[in-house]
Amino acid sequence: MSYTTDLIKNVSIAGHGGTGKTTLFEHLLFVGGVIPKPETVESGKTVGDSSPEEIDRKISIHAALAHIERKGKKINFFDTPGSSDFTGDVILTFRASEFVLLTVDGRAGVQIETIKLWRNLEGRKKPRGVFITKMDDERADFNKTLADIKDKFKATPVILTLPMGKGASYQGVIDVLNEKAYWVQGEAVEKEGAIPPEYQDAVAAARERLIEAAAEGNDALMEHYIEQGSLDAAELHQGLVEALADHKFVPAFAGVSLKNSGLIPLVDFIADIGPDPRSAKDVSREADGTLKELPIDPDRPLAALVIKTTYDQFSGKLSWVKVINGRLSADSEAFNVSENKKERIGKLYTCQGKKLEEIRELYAGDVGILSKSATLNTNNTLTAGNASLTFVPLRLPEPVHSVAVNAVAKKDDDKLGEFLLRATDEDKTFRHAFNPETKETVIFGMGELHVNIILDKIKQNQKIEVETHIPRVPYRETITKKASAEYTHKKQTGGHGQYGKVVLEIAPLPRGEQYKFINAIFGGAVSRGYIPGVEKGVLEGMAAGVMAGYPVVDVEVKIVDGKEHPVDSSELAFKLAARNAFRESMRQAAPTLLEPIMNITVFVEDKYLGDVMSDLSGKRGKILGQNSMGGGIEEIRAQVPQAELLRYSIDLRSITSGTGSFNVEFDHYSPISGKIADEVIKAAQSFRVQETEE
Ligand SMILES: Nc1nc2c(ncn2[C@@H]2O[C@H](COP(=O)(O)OP(=O)(O)OP(=O)(O)O)[C@@H](O)[C@H]2O)c(=O)[nH]1
Ligand SMILES: [Mg+2]
Repeated sequence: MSYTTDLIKNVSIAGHGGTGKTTLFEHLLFVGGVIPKPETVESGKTVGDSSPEEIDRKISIHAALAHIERKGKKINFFDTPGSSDFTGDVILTFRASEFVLLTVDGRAGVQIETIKLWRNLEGRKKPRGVFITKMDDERADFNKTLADIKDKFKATPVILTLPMGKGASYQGVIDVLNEKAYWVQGEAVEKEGAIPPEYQDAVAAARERLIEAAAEGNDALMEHYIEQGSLDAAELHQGLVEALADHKFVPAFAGVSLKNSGLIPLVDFIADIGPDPRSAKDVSREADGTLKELPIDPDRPLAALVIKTTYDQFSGKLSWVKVINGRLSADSEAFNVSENKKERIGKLYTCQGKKLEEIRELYAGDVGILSKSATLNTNNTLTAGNASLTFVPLRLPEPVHSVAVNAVAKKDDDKLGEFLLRATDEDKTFRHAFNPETKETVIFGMGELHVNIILDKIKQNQKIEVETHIPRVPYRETITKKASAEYTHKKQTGGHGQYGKVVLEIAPLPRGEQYKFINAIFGGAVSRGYIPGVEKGVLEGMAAGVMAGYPVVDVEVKIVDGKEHPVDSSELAFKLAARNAFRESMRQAAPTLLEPIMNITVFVEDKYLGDVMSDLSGKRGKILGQNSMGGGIEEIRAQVPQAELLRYSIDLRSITSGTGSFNVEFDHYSPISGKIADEVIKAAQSFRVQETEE
């Protein structure tokens, strides 16, 4: 069934790993009548964690989508992964949702991934709430968790549901807005009842806060509130809608998903107060290149965005689309602006996890799935054909963990290549690249777990046997002083001979200037026609330096003299002479190795600050600065050699118990000497020996 824009709500459930997102999602689907019985994450049968890799590891890895109907509204829920290795899928659901519900473990308080997600949501000005989970645990503490939220988010949570008891004596929640209690009913759906007298004061106080929050909705309401000291039901409703859409307060819920508790007041709130897609905008780039905010509007011509691509064993390629403008209809024709191609829309679906349900139409604001699309890729824009806008691609964090991989059998090379291509379409935080210099295929993921999951798929699903190793560092060589050398290439025994003499002068260039070639021949000792041959020879010499065979950079090469033979000289002879002259001069020019230095930014909880800093120093790193990000998170900026960072995601994980994260990018090349250089030279010799053996 299709829902019109005013009847749609999109909610992303996100938060630190293990806080109970998938369990909440599962029980919401149960309470919403979508599934007959909720399953546990441990059983491997939940709607949210349905892929083999999720069932195997008992954690979420991919975003899942399902919906319930409540009060005539279609509520799309996204279950998202908690591990920072899979943030890409969380962020794409943020874009597709008008409301984000952050789960906070009632025992542990706000954890680091949730703080990072909060910061991302701040940037998007996205309305958000919190759901405090696991209130049935003795260690859970509602008030302490609220205080932690206040402290770490610098925002005031407004209580929408108040838990009745905790641990073994947990009984249910009170819906502060609608003034009802909801009692746990064993495995059944919670039951509505009167508020017990002992909670009445607490509810009255919470309700007062709620009315204050509603009064912030607009100026007229605030005036009214100041005059009358209260708001009526309609004003309260309107005020909450407006204040939430503007992210003026953070609704706080509590519950026990496993007991279906706290869920009805939650979905009622979303249905009644949750942001309407029409209050949200997406960002598009117009034909003239300007960026524009495009409101979600069913009355404009079709514009939709592909937010995700998955490949299903039975249904093949599935493109997840969020309709921003107009309607998307099954069996119609649209235009893929990003690829500049017509796209035939065949079947259209909504989904309940992996289960697809065919529909005729998706209205603006809704999220659905297109199957077997011929042209659509993630981030593509689909329009009615005459609109020339494209949506701005989602900004995702850069992958930081890399592994070199190659198929053991040559015949699997193509299959591996195809798989990697598809994997990058499914997952925009995964990359792969062939490095012609080191002759390796390197895959990049957000962390070791992310990369290992891809490797498992290669081995188990694709049945490709692969070898992996730490990627080689792209070292460079350069010179540190001027030198000159001459070389004569001469073969004049019998037949057509070869002759060319080249005298070169070389000098260091500033870092980053790469290469400069100067023809400084006076008096025609070498004819002009041979100079291109000389330059080719120099470039060949520079392609593999004399120290360890790495490319040579930042050198000025001048040909100052030479000699030619009227019959035996040729371009080839000059090329060979120049290559050897270059190598000879480089040996005289105090050559040195250069290593890539990376800029790294690390985010850690303050208790790990010292350990992380001393680890970076131990990695030959230079700390550039440090500052506090709030919420107990510290940012450290440093420069560290790439060679020391190849396994940094693993090291950081172990130092910070999995809570730290980092970004890294290339900055510059810097000379190395002594023992470190000796080791690079030795390693280069050994891999060159291997290469010749192959
Ligand atoms: N006691 C109790 N345990 C819960 C509750 N909700 C979830 N859990 C348990 O917490 C564990 C983690 O739950 P998940 O639903 O997988 O958490 P998640 O946030 O989806 O985890 P990731 O997807 O890995 O980030 C499971 O063992 C759940 O059974 C709750 O309300 N009470
Ligand atoms: Mg999960």
